Amino acid sequence: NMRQPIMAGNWKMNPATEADALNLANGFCALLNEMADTCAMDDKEGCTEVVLFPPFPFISKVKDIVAKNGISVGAQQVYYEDKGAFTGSVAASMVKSVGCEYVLCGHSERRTLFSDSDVNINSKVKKVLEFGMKPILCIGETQEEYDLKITKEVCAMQVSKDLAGVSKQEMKNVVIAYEPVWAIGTGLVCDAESANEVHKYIRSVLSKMYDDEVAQSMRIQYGGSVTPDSVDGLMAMSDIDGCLVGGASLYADKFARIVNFQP
Ligand code: G2H
Repeated sequence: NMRQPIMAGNWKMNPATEADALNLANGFCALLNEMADTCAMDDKEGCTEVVLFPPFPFISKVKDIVAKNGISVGAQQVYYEDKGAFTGSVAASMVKSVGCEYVLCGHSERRTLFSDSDVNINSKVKKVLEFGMKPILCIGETQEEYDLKITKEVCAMQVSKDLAGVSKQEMKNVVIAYEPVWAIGTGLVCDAESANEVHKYIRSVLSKMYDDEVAQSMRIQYGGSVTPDSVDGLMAMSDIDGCLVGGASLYADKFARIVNFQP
């Protein structure tokens, strides 16, 4: 397939201090520079795109460190209003102005711990696009939904609600991350073949919502306990175009190996 691989590191609420965050970013870049075949440079033919999602206070300085390696940064979340009395919230314009290229929308932790609904997520996706950034829309079934065997229904519903009103043109800037909630941070990786089936199904939903061109060009990442041991098998799949990595992205060596997956 012609889709450029995209590997993202979602640091979540880690590490504890700015010093630790800059250390992690520096360590990661140093390892990439040592790796002969490293491909984390935009625009290089066949290259893997790499994005880091540090906590808000660290974004600017992490960007300063990683930009020279062709790595971009993003925000883990934004609010959908432009500005005003929304104590504790961060607007799309703000993260854009400090250099974010991507924003995670609808991560399962936002959905479950912070009550992000499909309606809110849809507003956030549209706001991110309005500000010229790229949403990574996270979808996926919970353990309960998995047990009920309604994975496809859940994903189809989330894709249609969360992308409602997003134009075909705008879809060029959207990435989807399929993250089965039961596999997040649990060490249980969804096996590559099953994940690939869901990715194919998501493409069929996009094909109905938009057309085949959108469905085939859309990059769909897998997320949920991805490690150096599981990445190669996942990336060998026809419809898995990258990974959204949490825990393992907090270790420079692990994430450098993931970025340099061996197809
Ligand atoms: C899923 C993933 C990154 P982890 O949330 O978003 O985290 O790799 O720790 O399961």
